[in-house]
Amino acid sequence: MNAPIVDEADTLTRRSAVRWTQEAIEALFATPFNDLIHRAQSVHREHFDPNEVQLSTLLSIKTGGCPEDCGYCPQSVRFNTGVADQGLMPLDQVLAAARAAQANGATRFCMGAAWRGPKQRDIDQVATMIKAVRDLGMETCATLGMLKDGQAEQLSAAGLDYYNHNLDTAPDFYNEIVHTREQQDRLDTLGRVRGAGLSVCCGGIVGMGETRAQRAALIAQLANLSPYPESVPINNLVAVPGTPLADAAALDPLEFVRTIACARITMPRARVRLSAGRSEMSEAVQALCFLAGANSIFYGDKLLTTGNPEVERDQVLMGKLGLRPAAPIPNA
Ligand code: SAM
Ligand code: DTB
Ligand code: SF4
Repeated sequence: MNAPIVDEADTLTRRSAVRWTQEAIEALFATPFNDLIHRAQSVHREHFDPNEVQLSTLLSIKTGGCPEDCGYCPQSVRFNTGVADQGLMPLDQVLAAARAAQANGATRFCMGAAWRGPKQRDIDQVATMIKAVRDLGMETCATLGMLKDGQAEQLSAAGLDYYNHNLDTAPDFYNEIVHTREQQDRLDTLGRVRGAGLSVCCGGIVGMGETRAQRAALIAQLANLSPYPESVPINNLVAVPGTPLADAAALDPLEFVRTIACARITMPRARVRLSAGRSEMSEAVQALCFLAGANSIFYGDKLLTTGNPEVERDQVLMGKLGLRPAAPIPNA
């Protein structure tokens, strides 16, 4: 019934050998639900306080007008989604948003920009934002698109802790969703991020019409990164009118929970983040996701351009479940 046990020594030394085959993860997906969740929760308890959740707040520092054509994204210039293009946000507004997020209990602040990749001038301006946010005592994360040689080092020097760059979907499905770049470009950026010593935040989206085997392939690709990402955002597609995926059939919520469980089992020490799509999820499904090993959320009334549960609603949910926010990192 069980897929191959994770070799703990392998995890510790973070060897580059394939840790998880797609087939082994497909076998996990096919496990009876109760067995799968029990296993995921057991792995979770070996590595984390099961009643703690890490809170990350997102801010779109540069919105819309992106030249890429990612079929899920409301910010592509190619789709008519009603998202207004906005230039880079001024520093004082970024800082005000970070202070508000911190006051609400968030420990990580993630700045997102709708770029194919940043130019040197963009890096300089974002570096100033990163320094200022870190000086507040928050962990910093940025998601700015593809990076060129040397850019990750500059972001790291400014005090960046995490860089978010998702693989988004299975290698054999990627080209059906995105036509303006290859998934290998994403892997190249992730290599630069690792090379600069930054922590990696990398996950994907489910509910885009992929098969279960393709969901397993995405998880396998993430789990076999060496080392695997410190943060793994699992997004449930927000089907935005005007995007090519506007009419995608919603994923069965229990399949979403299974995806979370597979991420937890295969990446035991990662923060697995319940990401986009939470507004459309019942409290009961979110509770199952926490049981399956999710231990992080995007926290704040907005994601980048779409909605997220209100802070007060999340505080009520955390109260009902007895979940405590993770403490801020002492050396931030
Ligand atoms: N432009 C940068 C990039 O693509 O890496 C950074 C911002 S981009 C919006 C960050 C991530 O948001 C994407 O990789 C994707 O996983 C997620 N995302 C975008 N639109 C989404 C949607 N409608 N539903 C779920 N996730 C979405
Ligand atoms: C991630 O994996 N999900 C976040 C964050 N990383 C940048 C973004 C979700 C965006 C959802 C669509 C929107 O709000 O525009
Ligand atoms: Fe641009 Fe990122 Fe949206 Fe793709 S996901 S269209 S790169 S903002």
